[in-house]
Amino acid sequence: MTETVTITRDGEIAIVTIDNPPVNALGFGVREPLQKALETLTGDASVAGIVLACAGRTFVAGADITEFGKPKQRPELRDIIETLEAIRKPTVAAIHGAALGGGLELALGCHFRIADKGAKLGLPEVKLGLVPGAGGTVRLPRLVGPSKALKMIVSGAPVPADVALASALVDAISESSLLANAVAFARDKAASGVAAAPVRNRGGQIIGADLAAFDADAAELARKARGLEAPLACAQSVRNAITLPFDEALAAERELFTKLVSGDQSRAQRHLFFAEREATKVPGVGKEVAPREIRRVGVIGAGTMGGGIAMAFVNGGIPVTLLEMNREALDRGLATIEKNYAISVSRGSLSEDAKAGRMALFAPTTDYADLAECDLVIEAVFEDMAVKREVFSKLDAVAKPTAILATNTSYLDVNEIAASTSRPQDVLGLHFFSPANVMKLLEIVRGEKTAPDVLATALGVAKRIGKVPVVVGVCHGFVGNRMLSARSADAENLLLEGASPDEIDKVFTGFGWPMGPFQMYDLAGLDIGWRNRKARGQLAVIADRLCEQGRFGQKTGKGFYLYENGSRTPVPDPEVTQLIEDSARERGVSRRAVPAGEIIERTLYPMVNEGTKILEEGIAARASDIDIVWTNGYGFPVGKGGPMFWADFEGLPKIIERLEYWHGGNGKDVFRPSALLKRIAAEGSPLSTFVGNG
Ligand code: 3H9
Repeated sequence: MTETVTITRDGEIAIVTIDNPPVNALGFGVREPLQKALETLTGDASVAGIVLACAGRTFVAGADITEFGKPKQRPELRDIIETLEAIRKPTVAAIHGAALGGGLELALGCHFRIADKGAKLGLPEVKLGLVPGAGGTVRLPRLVGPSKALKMIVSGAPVPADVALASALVDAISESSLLANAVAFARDKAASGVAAAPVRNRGGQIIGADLAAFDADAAELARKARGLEAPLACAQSVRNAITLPFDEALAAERELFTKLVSGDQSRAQRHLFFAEREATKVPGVGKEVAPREIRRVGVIGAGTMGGGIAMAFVNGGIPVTLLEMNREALDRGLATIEKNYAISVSRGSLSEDAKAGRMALFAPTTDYADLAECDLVIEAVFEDMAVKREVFSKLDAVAKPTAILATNTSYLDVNEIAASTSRPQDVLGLHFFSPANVMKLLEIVRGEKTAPDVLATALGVAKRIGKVPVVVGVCHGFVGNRMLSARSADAENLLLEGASPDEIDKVFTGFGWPMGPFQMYDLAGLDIGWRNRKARGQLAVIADRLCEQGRFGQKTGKGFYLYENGSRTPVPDPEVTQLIEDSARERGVSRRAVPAGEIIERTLYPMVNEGTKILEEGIAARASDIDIVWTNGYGFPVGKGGPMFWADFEGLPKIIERLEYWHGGNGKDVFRPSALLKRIAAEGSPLSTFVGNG
């Protein structure tokens, strides 16, 4: 076994190298030898300066998350940083790849930081439901100022090296030979004879900080936290760095970290961290499967969905051939894309040059023959099997032999679409979520003939464009929309029995969802569901009546709610209340107050149940995949870890008991507990760690 920490020498400069693949996480196996190395070097008079560097693909990516919740082993990271800060000789962190969380905190314990030009630096603990726990919230503001520190810590988003340099987080950028430059830097500092100040002693940025402005920013962030504790704790901790002496602020940060790390929200968010990585490990698609090369993507359809998909690829630097039926539709689609980029420019998140660069990556066309040069083509046309089959047979005729052909269908049978080509092994579903250039989730739908290298390619390209992929099987609505149907199955009855759309939506937002089901219907447009129901001979009493009155949601200014003067704020509408009351009377349904707990039982419990049926059928490989679908595609609150994780928390026996109760009352299939749910509950094992045997 190679040693995790080694010391080498370049003359009077010592280089301490951490080597703990894959991401140099600071587990006990690193902390112990690192502490020893630093203690040795402190007392070694022949050492004039120290460089702290990492082997492999990155600097330290943080504490070892797998150790959280287990008994602490000393030295802790804060002990190491304390040792580092007490060293009188210049210490320099040489950062390549990413310095994240405890990794950046370690670097903040050094006197100086040099970053490779491609490096990223950040404190992403908030995404794990935590505050940084080794001084990050107390030291970072001393370097970059409270306002920037607050933004970095509450968002958890890392900054690139140039931004880090501009904000004095790093002292220099290395264009090449990071280690040599770091050694030269340390040598210079040692030779200067000027004692370097540890970050704890640098007060310039926080003395006289504008606390009122800080509090205003923090209040704005608190508003967006939607029930999550960590963002608020992060803001509090940065505030402490301004108002309390260094050591007190450090102790307060520690207290917050300790409280959060043992809390339910952090447990949920850590579950999601590992779930996201598990989801990329797909049965039958091992590392030995070589993906195909994707240099150009074709998108058929430049409507809302197609345009968003095309932007997602272009944003990831992949050129797109965008096809529409005629010039007008194409121009309309491109104009919308350009307008979206213009909004980013006006918000300052994109430069004019970058916008021009992105627009230049689009090759618009109305000719299928132009798709011949594409390595992957995604169809995003009207949701109708006959239309899709026609598109795929045309595509089959022009696409190159190695091309991958994908459908963005939300519901239709991918196997049937694949069968309309001569190459079903090259066909799969790539189900994006609207707006496709923003939403992270990508359901990769594996057809019964889809080849492993096609799946490997889809997983790889998803990562390139910053999506979170989950591989799912073929069924109506796949994982997400199928469970969404289960969530909605009893919603109209709740309305008829006495709950208003607003009451139901408030239960959802109180749970942590960004919006409730009725706000969501209004946003998506009620006409889509209406059309689908008509095609399938289904009925939705209230939604159908709203549609008959031309109330299609936000786009018509009226749906389940009223949207006055183009506003997006839903206002409860007495006309809708009347319509619901009339419908209830006609059906002889007596109305009553519906408690919040019942709303949860009749919406979220069937959804969990449907998830277990999806697992039974092998449509999803693991319960945690379902959690990734729901937290990334539908706004299930991350602090509750996704529906399967939440179900464990809620208690499976209770869920089964209530499902059976409601099933007894209404006989709806979505309430009949699945055999798998019953089995897992009987075994007393958790649902969220369930893995199928596919
Ligand atoms: C923290 O630091 C708290 C401190 O403030 C206070 C302490 C007292 N630990 O993502 P990848 C695994 S909290 C353990 O696929 P990439 C990961 O599970 C931490 N394991 O690679 C995966 O395992 P597997 C703050 C970790 O190249 C493998 O490494 N830091 C950790 O796409 C490869 O990961 C963070 O939150 C970890 N810290 O992305 C950063 N990190 O192969 C978390 C990764 O078995 N990490 N693993 O599935 C990341 O954001 C990404 O891993 C990174 C690389 C960007 C570094």
